[in-house]
Amino acid sequence: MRSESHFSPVHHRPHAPLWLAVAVLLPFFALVPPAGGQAAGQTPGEAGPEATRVQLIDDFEAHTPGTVPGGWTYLHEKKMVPLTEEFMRPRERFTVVEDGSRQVLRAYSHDEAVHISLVNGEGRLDWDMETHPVMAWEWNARKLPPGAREDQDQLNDSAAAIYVIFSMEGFIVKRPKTIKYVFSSTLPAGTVISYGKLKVIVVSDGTMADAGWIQVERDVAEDYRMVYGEDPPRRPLSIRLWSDSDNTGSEAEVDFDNIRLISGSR
Ligand SMILES: [Ca+2]
Ligand SMILES: [Ca+2]
Repeated sequence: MRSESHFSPVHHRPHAPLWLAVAVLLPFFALVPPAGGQAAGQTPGEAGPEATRVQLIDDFEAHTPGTVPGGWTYLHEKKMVPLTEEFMRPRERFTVVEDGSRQVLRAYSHDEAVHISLVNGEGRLDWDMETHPVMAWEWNARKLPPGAREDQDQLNDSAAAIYVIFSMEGFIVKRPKTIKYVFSSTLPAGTVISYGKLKVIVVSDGTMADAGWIQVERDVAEDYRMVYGEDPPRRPLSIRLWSDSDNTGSEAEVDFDNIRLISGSR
């Protein structure tokens, strides 16, 4: 699928020129490259008394390697349908793979764009941002699309992204209010870009490409306040994992693991 339909059917390319906001150092949670590229297999707080503090979305351990992850969905002809192999192609796919002693989710695109989703309240995702404002995950860049940058239409590729879609807004044409967290090839971590209702936040960048597994924690509620200047809705609509390389006509490959929600201090 070409990423022209980024948010098909409701998202269109911005009419207004995008602006590159101040490259602020995002407050509170920043990305934390694990010491010595470690952190693999380590998922602090997922067991025992921490279980309610951490809500696991997916660690990909229960899926069969070589297949798509069960329980995820795919946006097909404007509808969310169960993700099956029929939606994946050799040049655009998500696959559960083994990585040493653990299983991870590999996103791969070659001159294409690919995505999978979870709808809040269905299956794996039950997200109340009031109790769990923080989303955390690990990702490992294997191939970043060379020269890609999220602030230029003709180079707008992200080896990997996680979208949080909060609400549909607008009178005639409804568009999703969305934060897109990206692993950027060239823009530095901390960069924030606005495409109208779509806000792009760079959380990992090409300088970290050799770091191996990177742990990311984002206070999504705080990010929402930063980019929209208001309080977030309590329950986001969905999340989406993404990879694209169609503008640069190159290849992108990033592994994901341990996607989870973490409670706030309250
Ligand atoms: Ca795993
Ligand atoms: Ca693209």
